[in-house]
Amino acid sequence: MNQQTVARPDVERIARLLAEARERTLLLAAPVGDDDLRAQHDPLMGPIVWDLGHIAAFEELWLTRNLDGAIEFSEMPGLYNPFEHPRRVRGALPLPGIAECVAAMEEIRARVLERLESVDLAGGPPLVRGGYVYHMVAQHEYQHNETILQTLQLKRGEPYRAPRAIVPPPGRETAAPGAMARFPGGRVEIGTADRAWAYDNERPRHAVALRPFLIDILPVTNGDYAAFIDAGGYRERRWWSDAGWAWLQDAKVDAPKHWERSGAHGWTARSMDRTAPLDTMKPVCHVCWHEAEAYARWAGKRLPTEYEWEAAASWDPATGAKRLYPWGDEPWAPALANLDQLAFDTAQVGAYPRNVSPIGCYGMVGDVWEWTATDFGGYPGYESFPFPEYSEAFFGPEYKVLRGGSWATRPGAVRNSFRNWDYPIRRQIFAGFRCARDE
Ligand code: AVJ
Ligand code: FE
Repeated sequence: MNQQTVARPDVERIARLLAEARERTLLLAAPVGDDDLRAQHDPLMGPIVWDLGHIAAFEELWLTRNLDGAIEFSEMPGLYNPFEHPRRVRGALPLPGIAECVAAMEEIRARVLERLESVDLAGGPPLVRGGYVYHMVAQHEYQHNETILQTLQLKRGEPYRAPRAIVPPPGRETAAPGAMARFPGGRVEIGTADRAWAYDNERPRHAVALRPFLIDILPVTNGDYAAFIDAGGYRERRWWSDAGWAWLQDAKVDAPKHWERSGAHGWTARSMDRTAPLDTMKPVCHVCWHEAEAYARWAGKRLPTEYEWEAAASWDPATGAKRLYPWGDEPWAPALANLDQLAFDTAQVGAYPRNVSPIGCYGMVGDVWEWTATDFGGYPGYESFPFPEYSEAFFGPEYKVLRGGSWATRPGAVRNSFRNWDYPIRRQIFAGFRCARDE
């Protein structure tokens, strides 16, 4: 080790963080051939090589150019600017082959590491203080890993040969299907004041008053959801909102995405290259917000608001203490929750007995993102930082908030305060839900 490294453990830590993010990205892409990396597999997703190039372009923008004088997000190179090229047209762009793309990623990374040596992480402006901008870039790479996995689940031709490295533990009986935990209501603090990792949309930390409510102890399982289908849920107008029914007439589906009928009563479900009889103990995945909402109405329940979700995941009503993760403040480890991709599938509910929140909800982080009732917007006092194109550009009633992360989420890109969002018709994301009810 040279002296500079010894004197600057924060630099060393950030270099390792970035290297580890890249190692994972390349691991996910490794089983995929050049043609498949460049193909548009679905109108909803761009080619994977676009994501790779975009990861590097974003890194170059923030960790080289922007450190030497503020620039606009619109200065992102045209090819990899997401606003200039919507996903459905990215397959027609003059994208490089994988070798050329990886070489460009390496060249950018070398300049980033060189620049890192002279960054003032202790002082410096808010962008670099505490390593914020480096954490933002690492999280961006993690998020595009999940995008890549969505693409791979939709892949045409031969299924993606997932490099599975984790076999999750089996589920355990933790609660009866549909059993609910009680949140007593009262004053709860939502969001965070963290400025080292959190996104602008998670701030400011602010108090809200909640009524008492009940919330499912477990996410809705495949078994629960199959009962809704068997009861004619997709045929009965009364369970669906107007927008949900309109979506259903148009989409003409009768089950979650990636389910196939098998025999008279059975189903199979596919996760990457593995198709298996439907596991009734796994959380339902690949349902859109409208399907979640219809199920909840059928069950005599509703979706939780995002405030209720965060309260149930993070708040200890007995002490008024707030947790970073459902299990506490300790960082994720493999025994705590099904995160970090390498299972390439959901786990059965109850498989992680320590993944339990103060009020007794299991599995709020990991396995599937959970749809909430809430439109994506800024908290009271929201300030855009460091650029409006991450969050603010998407505020509005057309997007619904999801919470909790999925098996495909890297641990650095989720926490109790983390807010994801998507259109209420989207099913390619790794999303399920749990229900709530007024007391
Ligand atoms: C937070 C997952 C909705 O993929 O659109 C990646 C994350 N933002 N690059 C998305 C993101 C910019 C974002 N989501
Ligand atoms: Fe991006």
